[in-house]
Amino acid sequence: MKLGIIGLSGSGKTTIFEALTHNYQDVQNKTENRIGTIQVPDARVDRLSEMYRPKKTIFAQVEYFLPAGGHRKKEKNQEEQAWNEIRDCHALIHVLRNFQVYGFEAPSPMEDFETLDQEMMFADLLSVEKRLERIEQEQKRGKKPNPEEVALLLQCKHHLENETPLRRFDELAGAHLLRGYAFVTAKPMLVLINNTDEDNHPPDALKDLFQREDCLVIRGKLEQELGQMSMEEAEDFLAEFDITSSAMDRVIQRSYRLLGLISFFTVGEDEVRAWTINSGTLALDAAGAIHTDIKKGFIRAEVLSYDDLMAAGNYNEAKKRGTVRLEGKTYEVKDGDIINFRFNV
Ligand SMILES: Nc1nc2c(ncn2[C@@H]2O[C@H](COP(=O)(O)OP(=O)(O)OP(=O)(O)O)[C@@H](O)[C@H]2O)c(=O)[nH]1
Ligand SMILES: [Mg+2]
Repeated sequence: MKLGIIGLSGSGKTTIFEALTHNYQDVQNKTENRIGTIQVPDARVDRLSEMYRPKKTIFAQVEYFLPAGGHRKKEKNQEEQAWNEIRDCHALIHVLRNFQVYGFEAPSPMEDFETLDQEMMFADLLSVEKRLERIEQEQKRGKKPNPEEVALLLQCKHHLENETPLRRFDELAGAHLLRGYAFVTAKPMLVLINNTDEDNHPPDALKDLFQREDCLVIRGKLEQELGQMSMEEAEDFLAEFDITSSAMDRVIQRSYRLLGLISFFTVGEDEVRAWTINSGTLALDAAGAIHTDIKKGFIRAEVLSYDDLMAAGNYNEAKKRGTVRLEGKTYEVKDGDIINFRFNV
């Protein structure tokens, strides 16, 4: 699952990408896409690993993608193709500059947000119109259109013309028939307000934005520097700036949720592992996420919630307390379930 980092030129995309992925480049090469896979910090996995002392501990992962063409200036560049590089991303991170930098105008994060969001809506509108035109032409040649698809496209057109991004409409954004279009405004989005080092409060001017969008205030430069330090240096640094932990951990956790992902765990002496599934996944498909054989030979899922395990102190005690349940194929797996699949091959 991939998150694309977008934002106007100089907003801090590269800085944040590096802070997230710890993948640094001395000389920025803006003609190359950059991608980084990183672990999703999860205190539950840490705790389970302490409990089981396994040979291996495996965290969930997400990918961040920094498109080469991302360094767009403020002038409008509304073509559809301009957005093609992020079409296969599952969600977006929109970086807003809220710091002063030499050679740039005073920060105007709200305006910047609108600039890029409108550009994205325009790109989607172009795709919708093109498709509708083609359907009309095909109809003239005797091909029957899919009325459901046309209805959905018309709804999209209406919203986009009213300058409302498609991510506001869950059903439309998730519609199966529209999936192929990969509309950019239909993707879930996290807005990162990139503040100065001194300040980590949301600016007043962004109050509205905070209500409308999923927002987080960060200090990109500080985080990037933090990421390059040794443990001890980092501790001093955190104390100096009066922060308890890297905000990047929160960004990563929010990213994971933004993608609609949850984790279930498998535990044992060999391995403690977080498995990634979409929220709403049933036990049978969760089994398939581990191995097709486990899905094929599925008998039962032995399920214990992380919280119940912690309350009991260990697995056997949880069993005695009756909190270990046997669930069937259609059980909906919850975030934090510890599962032992019973299967035969
Ligand atoms: N003060 C301050 N400066 C920052 C912060 N984040 C980034 N910068 C600086 O702002 C400048 C632009 O940051 P980049 O990360 O290169 O921005 P970008 O979005 O990748 O820019 P383009 O690649 O041109 O699109 C750099 O000089 C950074 O050091 C921040 O949180 N605070
Ligand atoms: Mg850059």
